[in-house]
Amino acid sequence: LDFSSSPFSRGQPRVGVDRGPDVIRAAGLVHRLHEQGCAVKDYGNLTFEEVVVDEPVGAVKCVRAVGSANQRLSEAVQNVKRDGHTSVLLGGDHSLAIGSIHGHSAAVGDLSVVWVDAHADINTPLTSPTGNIHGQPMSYLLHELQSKIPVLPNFTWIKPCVSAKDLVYIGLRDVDPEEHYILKLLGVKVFSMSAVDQLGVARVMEETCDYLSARVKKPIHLSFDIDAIDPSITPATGTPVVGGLTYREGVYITEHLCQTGLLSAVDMVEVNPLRGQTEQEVQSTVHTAVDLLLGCFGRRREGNHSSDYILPEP
Ligand SMILES: [Mn+2]
Repeated sequence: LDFSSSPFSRGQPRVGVDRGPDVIRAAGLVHRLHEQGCAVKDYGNLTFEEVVVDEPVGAVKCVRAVGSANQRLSEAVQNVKRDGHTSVLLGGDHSLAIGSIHGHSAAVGDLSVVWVDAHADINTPLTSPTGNIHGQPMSYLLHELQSKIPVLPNFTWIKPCVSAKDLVYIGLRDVDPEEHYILKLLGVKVFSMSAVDQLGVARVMEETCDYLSARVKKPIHLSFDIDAIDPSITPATGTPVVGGLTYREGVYITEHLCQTGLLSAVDMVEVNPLRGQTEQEVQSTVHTAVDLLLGCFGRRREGNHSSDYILPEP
């Protein structure tokens, strides 16, 4: 599997989320993936050209910077996928899902998207209450919303590439009224925190995979916002919301998706070390992000061993 990481923060207003990739690396992610038998290539941090003049377009902030960073990211993800590898994006803020999912789809065709998040991130530029693009990425990617998206500078390269029927949300608990309308209008499959409470995470994952593979099995893109996990465990993030997934529920989601054999790209976003009140809060957030990624790539809590292990004889 191959990393692209994008120390990019212009999809939202808080400083620090661009430091997410480096703290996840510093926690030993690449070494630990090697240890569990994964061949890993780290492409290092993508660098983005500085956009000097980036006045809001309507209410939408940093449009040009977000557009050009995602175009670059899309090309990087396309290269990883065309080489036949699994793509891992370390963010950065969730606006990066635009380039990550676009690039993934451009290389492999139709995708299933599993979006694990406290928020739906499906505001259009015209419904967004904040103008921050990290609350909007899904709206640019869905075929069904194409007619609702105005022309924006540095966004013209984006082609919608996901159908509403191929998208599943897990963990939602802070959805704007406009977003709730869109989710109902398009009939998007949503497992909110209420559904997780009602069904349990095992049934949620079973139903997620049944739903996504009912017609044809497509490669899965997992876009994991660390704010899906409860802020008692992952407080170092920009928009924490109480009442989230437990550590165990989060890890279960990754273990289950790994076992489908269809996981083709993963985003891990919104880890912001400057939002932790203490070093312990930062470490808890970062270690959870690492464990979620290890779960995506074969780590099982029952234990693992390599297939060629030979028990030593005296
Ligand atoms: Mn998000």
